[in-house]
Amino acid sequence: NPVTRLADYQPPAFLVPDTRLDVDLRDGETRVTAHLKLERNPARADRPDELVLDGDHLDLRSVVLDGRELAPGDDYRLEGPRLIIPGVPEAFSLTTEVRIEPEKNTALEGLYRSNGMYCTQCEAEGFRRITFFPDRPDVLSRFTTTIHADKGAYPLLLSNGNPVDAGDEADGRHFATWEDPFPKPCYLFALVAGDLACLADTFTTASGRDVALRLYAEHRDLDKLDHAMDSLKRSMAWDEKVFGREYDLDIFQIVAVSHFNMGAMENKGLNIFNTSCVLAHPATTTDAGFERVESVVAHEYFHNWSGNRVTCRDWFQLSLKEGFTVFRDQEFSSDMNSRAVVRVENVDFLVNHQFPEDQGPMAHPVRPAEYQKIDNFYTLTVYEKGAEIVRMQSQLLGAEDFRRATDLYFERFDGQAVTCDDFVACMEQVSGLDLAQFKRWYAQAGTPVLTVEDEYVDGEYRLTFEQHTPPTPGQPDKAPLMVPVKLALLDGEGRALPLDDQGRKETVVILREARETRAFPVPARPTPSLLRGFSAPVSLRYDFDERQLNTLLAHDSDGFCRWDAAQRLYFAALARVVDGGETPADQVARLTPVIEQVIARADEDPAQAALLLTLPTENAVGDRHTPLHPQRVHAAVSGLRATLGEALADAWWRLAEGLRESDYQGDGAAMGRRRLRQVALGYLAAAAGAGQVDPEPLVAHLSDTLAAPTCMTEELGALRALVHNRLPGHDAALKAFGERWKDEPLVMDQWFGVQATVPGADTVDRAEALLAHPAFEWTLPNRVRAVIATLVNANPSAFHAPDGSGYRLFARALKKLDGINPQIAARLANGGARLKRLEPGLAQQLGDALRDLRPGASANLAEVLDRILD
Ligand code: DPP
Ligand code: ZN
Repeated sequence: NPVTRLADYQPPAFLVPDTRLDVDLRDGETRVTAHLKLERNPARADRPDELVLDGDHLDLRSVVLDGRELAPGDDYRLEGPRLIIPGVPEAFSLTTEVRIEPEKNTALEGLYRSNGMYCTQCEAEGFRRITFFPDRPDVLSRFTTTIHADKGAYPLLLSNGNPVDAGDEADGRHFATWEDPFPKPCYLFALVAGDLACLADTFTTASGRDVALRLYAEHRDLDKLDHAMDSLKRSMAWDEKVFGREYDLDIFQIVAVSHFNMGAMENKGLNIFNTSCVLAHPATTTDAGFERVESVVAHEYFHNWSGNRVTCRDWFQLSLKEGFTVFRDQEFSSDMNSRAVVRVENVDFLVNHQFPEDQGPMAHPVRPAEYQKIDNFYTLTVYEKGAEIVRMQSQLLGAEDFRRATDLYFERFDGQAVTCDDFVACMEQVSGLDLAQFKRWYAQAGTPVLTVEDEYVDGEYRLTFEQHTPPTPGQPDKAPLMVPVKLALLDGEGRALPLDDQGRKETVVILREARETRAFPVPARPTPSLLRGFSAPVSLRYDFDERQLNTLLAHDSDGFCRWDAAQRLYFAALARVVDGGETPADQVARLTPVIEQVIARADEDPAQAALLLTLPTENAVGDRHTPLHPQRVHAAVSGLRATLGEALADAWWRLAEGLRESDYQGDGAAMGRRRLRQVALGYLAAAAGAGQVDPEPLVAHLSDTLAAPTCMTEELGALRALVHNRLPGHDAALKAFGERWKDEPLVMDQWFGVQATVPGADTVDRAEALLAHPAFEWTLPNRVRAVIATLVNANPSAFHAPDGSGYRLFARALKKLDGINPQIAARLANGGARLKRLEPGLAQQLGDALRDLRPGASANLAEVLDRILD
């Protein structure tokens, strides 16, 4: 496959100041006519006079240049998927007509059908499946779009910008014209035609303009749009207040679509969302689902400035908009909810998902230097690590300067396509800081390891920091990074000690060298509270003893450090079981005082207590043991959970009963209580499932919940507890749940997902049966993710079944999906990324299964397979 390199970037040869699209939707015969105004780009000194337009899966019918119809062969040629017209003038108009087949488009890129509606997804390179165009983010054009369709089947016709015209046409058809006054790259183009229900509202901007808000979904889902609308209005107000960004069109629309590759898409004025990221109702959506809707609605809305008004020069700069926008949505969620809890959730996600990516075969810099398919780089590294890089800059500058710098960025680059360097330059200009070394964060892949050693001598506490970033594919040697380490020092009672003459109790050490020492005059050897707030995305190595960890967990004012201390205690206990020959029962005496202490304070913040009481996942534990023996890890984690469930059964019961609600409440405090209750039930169910306590009272309790649940969090939690622990009645409960929710696809995704995550190798057979279930659809990404991605990524004891059956299912699924939707296949293939860490027997089987896929794989899938296998 051809490789695209950042180093080869050239400005576009031609600009397209104006684009008029005419889309005639007819089942089986959709016609797209594009009228483009083109002109030579003065920034290209070499003045190429050949026009090259991207296209893909297009049936070209005619090409007209300045009113003259061109002849194929003589006047233009098709080279692979591209349209090439030699000898074009300085400025000209070009009209092309193509036929496309949205009905057959299962890749879900470009224009396609989903449940009877037409919709689009153009980022990153889907627009070329709609018409011939310079499909790159640095070509910004003013779009006017006219859609024609059957009025009965598609009463609603939407595109970007403002509606300017509409009317009836012959044969029961009609049209609508939309005009977007803001020049935009074609990846932000969108079109929707369908019969949809609408929730309407208004937002008045800070400067007093009324913006019409319209949320669309299938009619049956109209009652599930309120939370998204509420989240949208809060996002709009927040962006005005915190970033000074006002909305710019007269209308903002969101459409919910069932078949969608990503979570959502920030098309100008017409966001298109995966139903899973916009629909929410307490009866059908868990609390986690509500949180996700809030953050994704905010994320896509915030893109209107960080992404749309200021966009990316090329796809290597993807994190310019994504890292920054994730940072913005994280800050929004922090302001809407508990900041400490949101921070821990974000760090948990980064550490347990992005770190493994950064330490495996797919490791790449936040600004990659090359790719085969850009679709494969919509990654946790670009998004989540990218957000941490923006967060570090916001911390280095301080709130006020950071705001001045983002103001400068938006003002200076409004309407332009720019780079990560441009962003950092604004940070530097406002603050006077030199961020040249800091920029290595964008260029170097891998998780830096920060090793800290300490000594206490003559009234001085010395911390020595050593940073090292391990080699990653294509990057053997790394230079030291600029690493901000926020820290405090706690005395024997857990109180923070003054660190300087002004009595400050927290400081930020900014590391620049491979090895540096800092000294603090304190009266006695303290407990270090390091990397507070997770001030840099590094893997911290410090040899905490158990007493120090207990001190941090009990007394630290920093939410991250408390959670990290709990995690370290759990990891240490699990390591003693996995590698040390100890049993889960051996850990009880050491862990129960810690857990009891967290439970005793749980009232203060139930959501935080839930986080503190949650054991690391099997993947997280497995990533700390080489070679990886997934079954051994599974036995340790599930054994510890069951044993703690038994040892603390009374405490878990008190929590489970005490937190049980009689009526549903939707506020954050109630969500926190439900979360903690689920953790308690999870421990009890593990103990019951392992036969360590009598299952009867718990089964009765869970059955009660299932008979009259207050909300989906409770209902699904009870189902999961029964099914995952194979408690009496689990089959009947599954059947009843499946029957009750058979007409709610998002709930059925959960039903599939619960079954695909039952621990144990026999779940592979169960997953095979799910794939044959009448409600399973290979063309529906949410369903594919619910069964296959959860099995592969969240059920190690099944995926790594000793007989290799999980791998064979995985390979068959990849092959099948690759023919349907290569983006989804490639994303799923990342589930094989732990291959080289597996014990040799499993590694051999997984490698064999994946190697068989290479012949005939799509470009998307081939790139991931190559990385994993080579
Ligand atoms: N829709 C994806 C996102 O918002 C890609 N832009 O992150
Ligand atoms: Zn985004």
